[in-house]
Amino acid sequence: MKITDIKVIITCPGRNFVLVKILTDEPGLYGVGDATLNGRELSVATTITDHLKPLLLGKDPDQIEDIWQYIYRGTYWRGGPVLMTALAGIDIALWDIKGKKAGLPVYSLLGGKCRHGALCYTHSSGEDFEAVADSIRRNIERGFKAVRAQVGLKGEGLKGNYGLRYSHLNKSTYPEEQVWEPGPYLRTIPKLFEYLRAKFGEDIELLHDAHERCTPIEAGRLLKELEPYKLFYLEDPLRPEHKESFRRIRGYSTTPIAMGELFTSKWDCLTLITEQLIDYVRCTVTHIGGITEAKKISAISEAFHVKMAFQGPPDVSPIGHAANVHLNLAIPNFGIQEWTFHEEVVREVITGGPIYEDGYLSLLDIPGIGCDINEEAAEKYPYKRAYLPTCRRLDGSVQDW
Ligand code: GCO
Ligand code: MG
Repeated sequence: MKITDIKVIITCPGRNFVLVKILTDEPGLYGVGDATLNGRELSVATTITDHLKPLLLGKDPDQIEDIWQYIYRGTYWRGGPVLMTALAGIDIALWDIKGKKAGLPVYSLLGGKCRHGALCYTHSSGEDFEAVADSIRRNIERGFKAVRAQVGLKGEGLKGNYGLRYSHLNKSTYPEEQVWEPGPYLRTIPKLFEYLRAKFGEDIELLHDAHERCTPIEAGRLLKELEPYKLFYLEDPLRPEHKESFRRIRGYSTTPIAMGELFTSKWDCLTLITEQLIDYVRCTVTHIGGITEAKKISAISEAFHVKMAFQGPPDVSPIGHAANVHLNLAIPNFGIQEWTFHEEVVREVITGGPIYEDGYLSLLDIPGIGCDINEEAAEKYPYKRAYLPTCRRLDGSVQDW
């Protein structure tokens, strides 16, 4: 078998996605992958079309590990979100081809199901505590057993826009700008969870995303003050550059720690895993080189009692979400899956993907990744330049978003 063509489809059904389609010399046999990198879509597309495609034409798509090593090590320049997202898109499409050829779903190739569904959580964000509670109530009604709670920060000079849905397709030249301060944040979040526990009791799992904003001492305080409210985990407390700081924050509290949506390979999280400094690896399958790398990180983590909680935001396409769930069903150390519903228009372009039911995600028993791309529909929604918001402190200085 040979790779005969690699197509990159950039489409914006409500938000931008970069999709990969690898064609083979076997009639009708192709694979689809997700190579979306929010706000950097065109860089990934160029990497695939101009740099990787010429290297892969004529190669055997069955040799996934060799292709992975060839792109990662063989081309000398390695790592970083752009290259690893490009590699992920190709890797997922190759697993799709392997599954279709074998007549087996990808989870079966990964060792087979060890659970019938993946426990998932969704987002409950609101301008104030009542709005967050209303959203949680609605999500409980939809069957969710776990939710991530975020609240806007108001007062103390803040406009209340942090933590809320942003408009990534805003019309201005520059990305939307938000304002954030550590003091109000650290004072508000423990109160939010005190309020939510008083309202909902302990039957619902609650999570919170600190979005890489805290310093070690701030993270330590947050983990400690959140301890009475028994979070499922606190996500991304520190910036990804400061891995050694996890040694400092670990001892403060028994609040479980998840980390990793800015990681781009196993080497980024190795120390955190082997020193048991985190409880959940929260990397993004579509940004760390795909299923091949995610399966290895899961295996390393299993040996150290660390579980997996792959990122699943709306900027991951249904193909990326499907890759998450294939892994979730097959790995022994699955923790939880982030899940967000795409707008209906996305289904016009990408079919298939995980099925949500009563708080769990599952997949149909069909060969490959289980998704397809409607290229005609994709053309109806051309790429629109869009960025994530940025963030500043009240004094005007740059803050991590
Ligand atoms: C999450 C995230 C997202 C990211 C987004 C960046 O936990 O789902 O933090 O909201 O900010 O995926 O592209
Ligand atoms: Mg996050």
